[in-house]
Amino acid sequence: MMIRIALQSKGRLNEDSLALLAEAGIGIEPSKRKLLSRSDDFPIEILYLRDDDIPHAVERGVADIGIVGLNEYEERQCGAAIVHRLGFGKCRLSLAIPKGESYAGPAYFAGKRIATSYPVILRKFLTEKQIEAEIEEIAGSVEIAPAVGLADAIFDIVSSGGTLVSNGLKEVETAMHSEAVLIATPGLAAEKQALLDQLLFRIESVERSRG
Ligand code: PRT
Ligand code: ZN
Repeated sequence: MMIRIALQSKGRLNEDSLALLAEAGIGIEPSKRKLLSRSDDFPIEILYLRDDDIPHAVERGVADIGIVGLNEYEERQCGAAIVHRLGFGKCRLSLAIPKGESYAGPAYFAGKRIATSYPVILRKFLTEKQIEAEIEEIAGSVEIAPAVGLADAIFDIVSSGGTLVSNGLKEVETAMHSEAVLIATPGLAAEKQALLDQLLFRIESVERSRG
């Protein structure tokens, strides 16, 4: 019996995810070209995927568990269960507008075009605020959308805020805070649940030792 975990194959969560497993005593050979690899230290198999694909893979049981940003989990309306917040990959999803604009509150966005890769989360935020705006879904380079006339504002991931500043934008509303989360297929078989419990126990001791 083995448990399969989906990790981001490259990108911002890859290194911290592997470092967490390593500190939990689960070493994995660094050959990332392999899509699937095994650990000699624990009955676990690592499936490397794009972060976008992780929520669905875990929901369907292609992987039993996975590590993904809460933002991706929410955007994909994922039916997997969140079993643990991991405390790395912290960021927020915010609305930003050209820095010269004056801003008095969310009503600013009424009738505006907002570019984002997170239409589901943005739609929910706008509905809660009772604002009607147009959502321009784009896959990348969201922060240049206002400068090139594709949108009036953006809704995107922010961590330091440096990217906004260098694109002449300012952050005006935060819709959600995100961090990496450990997710699991609902209704795991008992043996797999036992392995997940062991893994969680190890992760929690790593967290205690990190302080
Ligand atoms: O290839 P794949 O599809 O797997 O990766 P990806 O390119 O879609 O995602 P990736 O690796 O960029 O991010 C993975 C996850 O890391 C995100 O889903 C978030 O949960 C988390 N995360 C944490 C971030 C950031 N911090 C972050 N700063 N994701 C993206 N950014 C971007 C931000 O949008 C900005 O463009 O990094 C840039 C720098 O941000 P500032 O504010 O520090 O300038
Ligand atoms: Zn992605």
